[in-house]
Amino acid sequence: MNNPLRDIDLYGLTSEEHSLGRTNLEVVRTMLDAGIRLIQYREKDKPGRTKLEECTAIRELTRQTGALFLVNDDVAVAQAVGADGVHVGQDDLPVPVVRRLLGPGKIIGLSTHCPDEARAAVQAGADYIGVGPIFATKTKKDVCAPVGLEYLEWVTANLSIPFVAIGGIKEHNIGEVVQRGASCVAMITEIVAKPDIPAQIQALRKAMQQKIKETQS
Ligand code: 3NM
Repeated sequence: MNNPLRDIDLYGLTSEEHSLGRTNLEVVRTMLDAGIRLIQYREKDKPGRTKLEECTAIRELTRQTGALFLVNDDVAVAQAVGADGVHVGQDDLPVPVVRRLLGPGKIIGLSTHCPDEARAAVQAGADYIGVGPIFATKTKKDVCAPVGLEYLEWVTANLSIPFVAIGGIKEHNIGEVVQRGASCVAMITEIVAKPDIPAQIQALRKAMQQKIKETQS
């Protein structure tokens, strides 16, 4: 598969509990209007039926704007709404099983936290990996201690699989992440928990581009 993260700078995720009273649909619409090109639906504790309803609506919005749409963990919901793929964690269904269920044309992402997991993800046929948590985060329950920028540097230097950096990334530290080789960055609270999401997205893009310019000069 071509790099599914090519040309994607900001990777958007949902988290209604952090969205300041706004619904996932409102937040996703705002993110898409502000130019985000990939949305992952991530709601660990909502009932299946609610997930299906929200994902049906998000599929429609992402189709209208030409953005990619991935569903966290729930293969059945992803299939039911015709999502572009699924993102799984280390304890979810294994990548080859998800591949068998989804078929060859869909995107499968896998969260990784160390070089061994990253190598195994490549072996298993993941289309991209999550690299994190780069910094401390309270957003993900049961997440391991931050793996820091060293793991990110290792991935940049040693693997050719597409990757997205995640975990505790903020406007003030996104430059460090870009400097270590990440061209795609995922953030939950630094986007959905901000009152003015379009302004925040613009600020994050500016910080990324500034660092890219600095690194090139
Ligand atoms: N996955 P925030 S860290 C969903 O390391 C997720 O795999 C992680 O939220 C990983 O941007 C994380 O608010 C939470 O820190 C990211």
